[in-house]
Amino acid sequence: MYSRLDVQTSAAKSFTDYSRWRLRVSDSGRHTWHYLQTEEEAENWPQNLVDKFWLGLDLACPTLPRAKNPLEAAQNGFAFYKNLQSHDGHFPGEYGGPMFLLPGLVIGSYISGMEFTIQERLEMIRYLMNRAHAVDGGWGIHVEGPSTVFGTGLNYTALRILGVEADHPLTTPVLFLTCHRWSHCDTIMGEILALAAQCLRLGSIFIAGNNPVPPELWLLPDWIPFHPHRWWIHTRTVYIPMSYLYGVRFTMPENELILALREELYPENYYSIHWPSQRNHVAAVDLYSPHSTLLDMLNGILGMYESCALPPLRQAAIAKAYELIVREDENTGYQTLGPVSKMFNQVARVHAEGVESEAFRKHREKRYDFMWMGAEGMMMCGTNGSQLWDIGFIAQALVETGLAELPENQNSLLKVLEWLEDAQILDNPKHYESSYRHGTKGAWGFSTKEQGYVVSDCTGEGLKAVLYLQKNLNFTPQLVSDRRIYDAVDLLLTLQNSGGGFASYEPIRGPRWLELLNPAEVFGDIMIEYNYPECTTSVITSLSIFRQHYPDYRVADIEYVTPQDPKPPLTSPYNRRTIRNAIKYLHGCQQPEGGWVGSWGICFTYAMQFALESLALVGETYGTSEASRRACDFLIRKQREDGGWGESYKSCEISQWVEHENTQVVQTCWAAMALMYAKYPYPQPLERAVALVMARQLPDGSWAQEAIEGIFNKTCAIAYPNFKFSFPIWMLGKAHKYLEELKRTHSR
Ligand code: LAN
Repeated sequence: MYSRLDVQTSAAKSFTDYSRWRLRVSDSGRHTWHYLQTEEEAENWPQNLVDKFWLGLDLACPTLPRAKNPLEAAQNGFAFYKNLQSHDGHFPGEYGGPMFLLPGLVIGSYISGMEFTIQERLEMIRYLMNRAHAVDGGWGIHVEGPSTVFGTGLNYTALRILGVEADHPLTTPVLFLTCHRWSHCDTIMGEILALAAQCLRLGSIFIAGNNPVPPELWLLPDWIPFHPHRWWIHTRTVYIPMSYLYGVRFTMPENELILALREELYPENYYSIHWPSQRNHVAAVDLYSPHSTLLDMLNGILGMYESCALPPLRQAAIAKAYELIVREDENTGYQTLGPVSKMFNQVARVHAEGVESEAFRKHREKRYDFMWMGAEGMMMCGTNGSQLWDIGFIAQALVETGLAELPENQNSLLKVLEWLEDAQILDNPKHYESSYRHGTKGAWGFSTKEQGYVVSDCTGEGLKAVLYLQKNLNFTPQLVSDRRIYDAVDLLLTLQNSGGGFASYEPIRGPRWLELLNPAEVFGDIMIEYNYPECTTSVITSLSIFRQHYPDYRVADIEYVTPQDPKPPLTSPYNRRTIRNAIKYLHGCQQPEGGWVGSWGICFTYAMQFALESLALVGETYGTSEASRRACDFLIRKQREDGGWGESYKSCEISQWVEHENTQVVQTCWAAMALMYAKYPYPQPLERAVALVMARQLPDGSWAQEAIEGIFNKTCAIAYPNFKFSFPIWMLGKAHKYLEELKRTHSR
């Protein structure tokens, strides 16, 4: 425990002075929050609207003239949203939702001897208080999910480390915990929990109390089908430091807090627990993907190997894992791929190099990139932000709706282009093949250039945004050269899978059966990459827009020439190889009822706007294609009385539509966009959707935050709060034109 803190019990009270917090935006979109200690500092660095908005303070924006049509509503929307554009051109935002990240930050910092300021500690406590469920005092895997053993065990431990006493009213989750045993979650997440427990010495897991995480897998030859370099990048990037820490049997020395937690967290006497028999015990509430028999058998064998692991082999494996950790840190400016690997890498580096090292200093510095100060307190974000993702959508929305050309918006658009130019990754990673990385030259990643990972759809959306800004507007310079645009296209072409679809960070590297080795009982589909309709669409739409402007570049690779028909007309979209294969993939994954299941947004409405955009690209619309018609009919069946759509994150868990109790503005926009892409011929459903989104617009042009928008790995929801601006603006502007066009054709 840092020092004991006397904290208020009411989460509503603010713990620090909110007028003192500032978001610093530096280095190509980097976000760090700062608490100004003195009146004088605060005067020299005034709070701006971006700070105030994300802190939940009143912006006092004026009431705008009431919109008389959808375009005016879109205009009002951007009149507000422009206030949230940062000086460097991008739109910062909170990226919270998962409830297992803040404990990682706190526990990882604690065991690596890294301090927090008192204000950070207070605000993290406040966040946890605000997020504890009133019914049972626990926390779930994400902010909207029910309490789980995993979420509660981690967050309780975090609170105690942050300085909250065991007799504080907030610590009632212990009651919840006594019904389940948290150390008995055995998942990659459970492994994480168990490893955290082990580092803190809360469970004697190395006496075969949890399943092995051997570093030796890194010594296998690369061609082996289950070599970790074939795993999904997030899984393997977390596995690397975990296997290192497991290999070196890392533990933190016992202290008073650790001894106390042993008492508090376990329903029975900690010292009498028989750990080996608890290995595969998981509370029902946590369980999503039960272990396969194959995995249990393998764990058994690896468990036996642990008792006779050859020391030289183990040493070599530990050395290899450490090498990979260092390379990952260096490739990403010490942020690593994501927040979980970030904290594990930090612990591993500090273990190996100590608190006086350069690695310690750099890890401490980059911890701040994930720490976000929000209206409910301080959280740990899912990545170091969603900078590129947010700017990519709003840029396209503004160009497509014509709002970009309004004189009052032009400056803002120029800034957007400058930011996008700066965000493109110009080279492959420093340690490239040696850290099993895919190339990155020409890429746009999800957040910032420094994080440095290519994501297929982020490169697709980034490329589209640049093409829209540079080619469709007459007031923008060409900041991104043709060569750099070709680099992006070259990279995208390396990412297609043989089935025609696109995955997230890399082409699929491992066999499907590897999923049988998924150790994470709380997540689904995490062992390898998969094709996603969303990623596939972003890539093929961007390639197709690219082709309109650069018809001669790599024609043979983008176009399809069959041996039987060596000279098909180049204008036929079906002849585009990449696109054609992708469409085939999309047809293959449409559900019989007509929908597509979303993997990164909730859920059908999200995936369907992408899928129907793709189909439209090859001329498949409501009037011409059975697939498109089936999809539109599915959406129309789901439209609610009030004109909107609303589905729960639970849709993603079961791949079946689950209604949300409330209609959601963002999902209504996705559904309406999907219908427009499909050229749905009847205006009424769209008019009703538009009316709902306009009715929910607030007098200052903004929209209120509704349910969480995103998802990953089937079960964990994640927030995209900027979507409530970009998609309504886009949908309303698009619907304005679309409905007018429909009227014109009907009156002809
Ligand atoms: C993200 C966020 C963005 C998302 C899209 C670009 C939307 C998607 O189309 C492709 C996949 C990607 C890049 C994605 C992958 C998984 C991430 C990185 C996340 C959902 C954000 C957080 C999540 C990561 C796995 C969380 C860390 C947790 C672990 C258990 C390792």
